[in-house]
Amino acid sequence: MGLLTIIRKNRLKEKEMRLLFLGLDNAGKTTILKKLNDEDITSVSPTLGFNIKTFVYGRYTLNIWDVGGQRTLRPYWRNYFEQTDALVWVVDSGDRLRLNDCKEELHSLLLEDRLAGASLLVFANKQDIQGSMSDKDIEEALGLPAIKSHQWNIIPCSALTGYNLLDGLNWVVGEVASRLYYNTFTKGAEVPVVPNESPVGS
Ligand SMILES: Nc1nc2c(ncn2[C@@H]2O[C@H](COP(=O)(O)OP(=O)(O)OP(=O)(O)O)[C@@H](O)[C@H]2O)c(=O)[nH]1
Ligand SMILES: [Mg+2]
Repeated sequence: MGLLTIIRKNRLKEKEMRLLFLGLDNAGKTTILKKLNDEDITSVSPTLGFNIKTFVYGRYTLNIWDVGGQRTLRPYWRNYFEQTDALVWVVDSGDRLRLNDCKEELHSLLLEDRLAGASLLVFANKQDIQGSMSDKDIEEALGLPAIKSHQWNIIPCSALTGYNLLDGLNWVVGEVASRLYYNTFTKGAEVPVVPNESPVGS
């Protein structure tokens, strides 16, 4: 049995997925994960390294990597690409000034070989802010319709209120499940999120 077969069999048994949360600093990556984990979101500070969270989501175990997005930290993003099943790109929908920066960073990630098979979810976060851009505006501004290399979706959400966070997770898990496990995942189903690990690393 070849090594790839063994790895694949192990993954099939464990039903694990690795999700990588990236985006510019202040986008709300850590807050989204804390909200999903039912943690206090009033005390979030910028991530200087990374956090890992493990969630049991339906029949799957999600290993989620949340990496700091400050400009000086972005060169380190490449250290986290290996074996990523889905990239979750988080956008601050109120941050019009940095949309171009946001687009360039995203598109350079999509050229990375090690992210070639990954599904892409864009979370248009901070929808609770008055005057924030809609998901349609962000879809256009980031040039998402031109992306042919990855399965993608954009979902408007708010880490503050929890709006659509589970919908986003549901889409991404469904995408990865159908690709990795040849399995359909009931979209919109009530699936409990059971956190079982604390953040580490920052
Ligand atoms: N109004 C509003 N504020 C939010 C929302 N999500 C996050 N924030 C705030 O945005 C700021 C940045 O949130 P973080 O979660 O630290 O952002 P991050 O993407 O992890 O940033 P880095 O770790 O620096 O990459 C914090 O003050 C959050 O309270 C949201 O949905 N709505
Ligand atoms: Mg953070």
